[in-house]
Amino acid sequence: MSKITKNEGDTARYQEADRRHHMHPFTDYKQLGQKGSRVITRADGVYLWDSDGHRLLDGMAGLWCVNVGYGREELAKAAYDQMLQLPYYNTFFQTSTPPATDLAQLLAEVTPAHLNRVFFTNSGSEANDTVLRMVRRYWDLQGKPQKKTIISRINAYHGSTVAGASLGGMDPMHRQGDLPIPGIVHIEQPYWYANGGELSPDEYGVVAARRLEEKINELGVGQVAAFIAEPIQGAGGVIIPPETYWPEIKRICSDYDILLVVDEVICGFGRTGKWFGSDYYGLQPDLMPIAKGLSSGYLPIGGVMVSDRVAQTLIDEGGEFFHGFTYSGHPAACAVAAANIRILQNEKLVERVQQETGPYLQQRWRELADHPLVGETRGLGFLAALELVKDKHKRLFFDERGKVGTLCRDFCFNNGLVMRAVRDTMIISPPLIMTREQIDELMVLALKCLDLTAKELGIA
Ligand code: PXG
Repeated sequence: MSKITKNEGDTARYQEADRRHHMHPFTDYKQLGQKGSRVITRADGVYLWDSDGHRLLDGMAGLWCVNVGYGREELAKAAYDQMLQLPYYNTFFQTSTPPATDLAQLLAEVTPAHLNRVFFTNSGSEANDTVLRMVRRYWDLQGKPQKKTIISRINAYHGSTVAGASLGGMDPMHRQGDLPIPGIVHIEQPYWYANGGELSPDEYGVVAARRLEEKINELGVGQVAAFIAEPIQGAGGVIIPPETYWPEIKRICSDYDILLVVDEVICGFGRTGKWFGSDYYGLQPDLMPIAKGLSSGYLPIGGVMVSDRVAQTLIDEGGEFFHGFTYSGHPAACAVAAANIRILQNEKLVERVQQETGPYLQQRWRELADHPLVGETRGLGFLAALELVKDKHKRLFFDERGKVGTLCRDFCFNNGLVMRAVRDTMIISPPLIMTREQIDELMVLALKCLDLTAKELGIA
């Protein structure tokens, strides 16, 4: 367990260097320069410490990724040993390495049965860039090159590269850099609380799924290559689809012969209480991007699980696939990912989330529904969200979306809890090792911060 504290106390120095030299992702630079960044110096289990020595309960598992928790010596050792043995070799041009091969085999075992091959990347974004190229290559090889368009959803997050951000459905991202690129279109997301109106969730689930069918018919079925979606939208606000949604989507993909791409970057590796969101919803993805929980964030690694159907075409008909990254199948990252999967298996963390701690978290989380600010509580496994609203009875959002969420998030940070705000939706995605006692602690902090937010707004 890491107890290194030597960085604490150097906050001003880090903030100054950061301001001068570091351009952060998804950050308003002027604002950060005025405020100064929060510097995280160490972590253990489900806790983080900042450079002033404050402890934070990490309700977000880093960025939805540290599934096995911080401070795992086995993972550090796996990287250390591998770096001494073979720190780098590539997997291009018909070479391989033991860690890449072993991890590929392990992934074939833990993912759904028809997914038996992986293409390695270094991130979820690269995985989705790979998806775009594989989908189009597949239809080319099938003799249907006009099947090019990929249908995605509003508020989806599929990464930050040009293809990733285009596949994603985030307007503010599209406005920066003339995205999406051609051949990517977006339909409504199954967000009952915001869009369902008077329909029941089940009625609305079918309506939202049929947006896909409508879009296919509008574009012409001969033009449509694939539909891509997260099982549960993460960065879009933990949007849990009504039970009727996925069965209808499955029907449509099959009726119109379009590939189903299920982005498991967040839902994968136990987050829903199943190994994959696809297991939870009974999906059979043709391609399945993975990252984050694959290595619990200890080293960067991602990949695309490729179904037998797609793989066979690429193998039999494809010749060379001109795609790959210097670090595809990086030995140290693969060794760490394999050790991480072994931890999930040996400690039965997925089963624990499904049977014990997940239901407990969800039960406690539902208690927040009584709070005057909370319009809806929802969640599954170790994912949960709260809708903060102006009027919970009328299902009315705040006029200036995002302000109250940011206020609440800042109260959380300042009171020892990392909880993320998406607009005015508060979100948690804790490490899968979180215990009942730590869930209780999270609840106390969350409630306190909701109260502070309500007080600041003059409510209750
Ligand atoms: N797909 C999904 C579903 C994701 O959530 C990516 C792809 C891209 O992965 P990389 O490894 O390229 O970041 C993601 C990433 C947030 C937040 O604020 C979410 C992500 C990344 C950063 C911030 O919620 N998700």
